[in-house]
Amino acid sequence: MFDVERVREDFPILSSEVHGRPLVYFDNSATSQKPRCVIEAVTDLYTNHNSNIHRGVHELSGRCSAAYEDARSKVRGFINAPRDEEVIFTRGTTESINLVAQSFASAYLERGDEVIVTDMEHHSNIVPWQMACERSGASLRSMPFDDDGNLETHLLEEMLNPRTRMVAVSHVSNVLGTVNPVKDIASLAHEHDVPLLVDAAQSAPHMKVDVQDIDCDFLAFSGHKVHAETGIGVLYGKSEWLEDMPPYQGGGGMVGIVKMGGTTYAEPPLKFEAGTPNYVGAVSLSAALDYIASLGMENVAKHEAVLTEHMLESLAGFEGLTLYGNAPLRCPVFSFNLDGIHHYDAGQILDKMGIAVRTGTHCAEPLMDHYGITGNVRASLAMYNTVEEIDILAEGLRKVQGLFA
Ligand code: 7TS
Repeated sequence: MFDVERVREDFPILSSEVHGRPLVYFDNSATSQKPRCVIEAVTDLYTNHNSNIHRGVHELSGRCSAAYEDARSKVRGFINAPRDEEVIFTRGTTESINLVAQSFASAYLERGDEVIVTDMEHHSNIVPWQMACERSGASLRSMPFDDDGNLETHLLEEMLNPRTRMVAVSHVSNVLGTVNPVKDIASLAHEHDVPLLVDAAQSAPHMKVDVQDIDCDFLAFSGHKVHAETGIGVLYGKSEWLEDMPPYQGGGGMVGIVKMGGTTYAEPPLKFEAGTPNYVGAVSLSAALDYIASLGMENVAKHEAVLTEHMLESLAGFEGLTLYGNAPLRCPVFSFNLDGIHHYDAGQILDKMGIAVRTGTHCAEPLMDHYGITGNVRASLAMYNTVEEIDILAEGLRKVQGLFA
């Protein structure tokens, strides 16, 4: 059984107050809060074990190296990757996508080639591809979505052609909450021998993500959105690609033999992990994944489905509220506007009531263009949120409407 009150006790920040009110934290898509076990894992590492990894003969370095590689195995299990070597640690989703966009592009992208993204991407899955296209002379194409927030996947068939080199799609939209049919997209792309990159930044915290089931070629997510530290993230890549792709950055740890006349590279994943890795972040991610496993992702998803239903019912009761996104399969991310009230004003007033929401474009300007808006208010929930907090938001929104009436 999933006992949300017990789960909340694991997250120290959730019992704090903001502006004299109990914190209602609804900005989880930006970053999620950390359970005590993650905070303690980091403290324990610095208190008892700290040393740089992979290069020391001494005890502490050995312990930290082992902890780092354990974390890699844990991530492999979390996303069901076939091999540890297919898991690369990065700074986060953004760096993971930049790694692929730069390394893949320098090996395979040429003038006249095409990369396909979607109109609902976070800027992290647009701009790196724009940069790669600019450098190579390739062009970027984008799959549209309908007003309910469903990708127009039927158009992908026509968009894929012999010049397509990559399809890059978010698993879950950070604005609409839509769960995209990445498995279908993978099989369609593969029929054309095109690889698929999945941006799992917003799915990894909410659902089982299985790279073998999706059959994606690459997958990226961020530690800080799955209750680990900031500055640690993951890139999964199929071995066949990682072995072929050139390194992303050069430096220590990613080499075989270095001579002034030339250098050989380490095998993946180390080939893509130049410099001192964020081994503390990796240990925090390991602790966070253990924590999620202890709750059971299915139980988290069930609890969040109850929250989603309650939030949708609650928002439907508002006159003058436009909800963006109405996909049949969704995560607990809700963005909306109130008639005649700027999203920023609404967000500021809610903040005074202790309710943390995000306002603006959420780094998804093409998505905003689809709806012809400059931004909106977003409430993004996590496993520790409650039905009561949704009611507090509804009460807050009524007050906002009252103030502007
Ligand atoms: N992709 C998606 C779908 C995201 O939602 C985000 C961050 C990123 C990539 C980038 O992740 P990062 O960890 O590398 O920064 N999304 C958000 C958000 O919605 N509000 O703040 C950050």
